[in-house]
Amino acid sequence: MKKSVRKGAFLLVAAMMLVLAACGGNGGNNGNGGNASAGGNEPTAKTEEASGGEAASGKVKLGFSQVGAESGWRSANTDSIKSSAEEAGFDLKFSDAQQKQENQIKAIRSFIQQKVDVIAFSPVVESGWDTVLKEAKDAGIPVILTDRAVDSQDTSLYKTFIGSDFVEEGRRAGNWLVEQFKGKDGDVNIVELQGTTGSAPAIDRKAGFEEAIKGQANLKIIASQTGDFTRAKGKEVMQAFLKANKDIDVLYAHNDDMALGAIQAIEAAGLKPGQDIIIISIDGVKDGFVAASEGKINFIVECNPLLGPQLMQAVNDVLAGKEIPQRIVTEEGVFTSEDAKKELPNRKY
Ligand code: GYE
Repeated sequence: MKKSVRKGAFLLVAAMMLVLAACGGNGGNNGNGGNASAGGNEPTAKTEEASGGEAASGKVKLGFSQVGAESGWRSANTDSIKSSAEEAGFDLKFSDAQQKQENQIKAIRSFIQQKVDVIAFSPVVESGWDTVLKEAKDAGIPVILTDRAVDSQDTSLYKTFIGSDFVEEGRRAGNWLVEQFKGKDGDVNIVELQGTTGSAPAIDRKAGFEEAIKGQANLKIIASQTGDFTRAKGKEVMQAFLKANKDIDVLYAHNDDMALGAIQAIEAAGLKPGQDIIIISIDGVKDGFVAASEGKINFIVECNPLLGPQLMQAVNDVLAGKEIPQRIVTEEGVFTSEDAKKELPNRKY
């Protein structure tokens, strides 16, 4: 991209806005981790043992298989699930799959054996769930998906999917970029840090972004690779991008953690994040907000991780025999940089 184009773009991005595509409607959970007990005997997955012998107490037993602890978003999501389960008075059996599908499948099978009342999980990848979901159905245990979707054709395998519209998040990121370069000539070289390969947010955030920029021939994705939603991988892949490409104008990262890792690589290369390279990311966790308020991230599409209260509500509804919608899309909003500055001191995650 020609320097003049970059300058123009920078002036525009200097008036930074944060889009908060809030995917978690209501938040407001506080307190800390709930009671938890073992889910699965997976050799590598971290499981939490029962505390206080509550399993026999007649409480609702909820088995929850979490993706892992790969990002700030995930930690906030875990806290939300645990504290909401505690508030709801549930016996939560929490299992951390450490980003491995086989660990999640083992945990679900263990929940079935333990005869939990409801199984909820956030599937690390979209495909390959039919067999285990059928096992849960045959055992008469309702399943609720949170955060990430599965691609099973048989939607009777789960009661509902509670989570955000990841395609829309990608579109919001792309639309903002299109706005910045409206009426400008010259190629804009974009590099993309994708989330975990095969995961719903990686697939959908890529698709939404590509859809938004496709009418603009000068906006070019010159490199795209997974950074597995982690800081370490984001840094490593950005280093490789910088080595291989002389003229990177924009980084689109599928989450804040990868953007934060990439920022380290950009600074180490003697470049200014947010100026020499425009940075767009998704999530809106506290560290992302800090980087944005320092001008290192130019635009954040927020994805709210506080899904616990909605999940507990859905568990109660399902157990009460109420009809619940097959898809619960969480709300999205738009905020200016002024809103973001105000939000920073209150940011809980
Ligand atoms: O954006 C990322 C996390 O599934 C929405 O997973 C979630 C994503 C989130 O690791 O930070």
